[in-house]
Amino acid sequence: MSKVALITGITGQDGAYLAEYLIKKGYIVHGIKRRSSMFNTDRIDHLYQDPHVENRNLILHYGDLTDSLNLTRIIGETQPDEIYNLAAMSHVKVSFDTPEYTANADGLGVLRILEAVRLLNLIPKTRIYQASTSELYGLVQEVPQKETTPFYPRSPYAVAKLYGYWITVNYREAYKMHASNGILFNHESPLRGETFVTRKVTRAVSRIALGMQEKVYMGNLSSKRDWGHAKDYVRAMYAILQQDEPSDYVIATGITTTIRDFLKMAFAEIGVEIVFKGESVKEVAILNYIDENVFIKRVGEAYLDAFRKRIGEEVVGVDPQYFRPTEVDLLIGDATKARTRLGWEPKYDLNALIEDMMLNDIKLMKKESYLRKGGYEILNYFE
Ligand code: NAP
Ligand code: F7E
Repeated sequence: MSKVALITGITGQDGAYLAEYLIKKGYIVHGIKRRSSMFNTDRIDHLYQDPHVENRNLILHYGDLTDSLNLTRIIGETQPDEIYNLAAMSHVKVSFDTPEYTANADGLGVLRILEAVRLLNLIPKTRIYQASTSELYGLVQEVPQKETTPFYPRSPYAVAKLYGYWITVNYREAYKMHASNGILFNHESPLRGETFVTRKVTRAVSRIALGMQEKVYMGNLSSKRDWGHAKDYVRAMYAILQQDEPSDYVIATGITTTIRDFLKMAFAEIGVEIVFKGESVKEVAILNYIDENVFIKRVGEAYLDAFRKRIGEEVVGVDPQYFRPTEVDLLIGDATKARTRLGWEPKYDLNALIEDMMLNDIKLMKKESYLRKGGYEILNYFE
């Protein structure tokens, strides 16, 4: 008999990688997706199976973390062996604009799932993974951060996730549930949402190289993050639920990098050196040097002449609209517990992650540019 997993947030970055990983392991995967006025399943379209196919291993259900009745019905109908609660309003800056909704989905949403499992008498069967976050450490009380480091959340997102963390621990202790928190540090990929900093950068660098954009405006360039690859991190989620005993685990690479250095590394990936000058909101990065062989290999010879003319020009600026009312300045995790108990190790380092994201975005932006030009020509033709 195949094991059954239920993934909330299956249309997101982690949901897509986890669904693929579990299907390869022979699971039947049920996923909860929100109703949207446009298709929102791009990340899992390669896994999608028509409802008329027999013995499907991916089945989608409409639902929402703010709707208890719907969650209880889906959990009752699917009787999952494992629930991965990945759904959340996951953007820290946006949580300052939508704090009440964020608390409802990211905080109370966790309670709704735990309570549904309890009321449906599924405690002996169903294991639960809660997507907790390094944002819980916020104004960090210890460096590096590990499972015992005290929390100090710094955004409505992090405060909502704090509730999610503790209600998971409470249900584990009160009702002997197999419920665990993965305290995951930032993890990125070609599937990362376009408004998170890494993807914003890899998209912008690709567009600048292709002549589709002059410059990118950023927020706080000095904050530091411990970035890993989402593919590595979904392996950890699975491993956490395979343990005999539930527990909470930090998942991180142990290396931290500034946003400024991430920008330098993304440009370096296409053979371009940028130099930062100025301070605070006046800080800019200038295009300083091109290694033409690398540029040709990564971007293409056709784009070199135009790009060469841009040497000495600004390609990065700062716009305070991206600053946060309270910032998390430094995150660096100590994943010793995951390494020793789960045998978990990341396969990607930051260079390999950036290479993966840049190769993807250059390809994607070339396609976008091509379609845009094609569309323009067709429009002209009809005029
Ligand atoms: P993501 O790409 O933003 O995906 C979030 C998913 O949640 C999407 O499928 C989204 O649906 C869904 N969702 C949002 N609100 C919902 C609601 N009210 N009801 C049902 N579904 C809802 O996030 P991710 O990067 O994959 O992260 C997965 C989880 O890990 C999140 O809980 C996040 O907070 C947490 N986390 C992420 C990181 C990280 O660095 N990526 C680190 C630590 C923890 P739509 O596609 O319709 O928007
Ligand atoms: O910001 C700075 C920004 O939005 C990282 C979520 O997945 O990871 C993520 O939260 C840093 C911050 O991620 C821009 O101020 C500078 O210091 O990519 P981010 P995040 O806030 O760390 C955690 C672990 C989660 O749990 C969350 O769900 O980059 N930054 N300039 C910028 N950030 C953005 N987004 N855009 C900028 O232009």
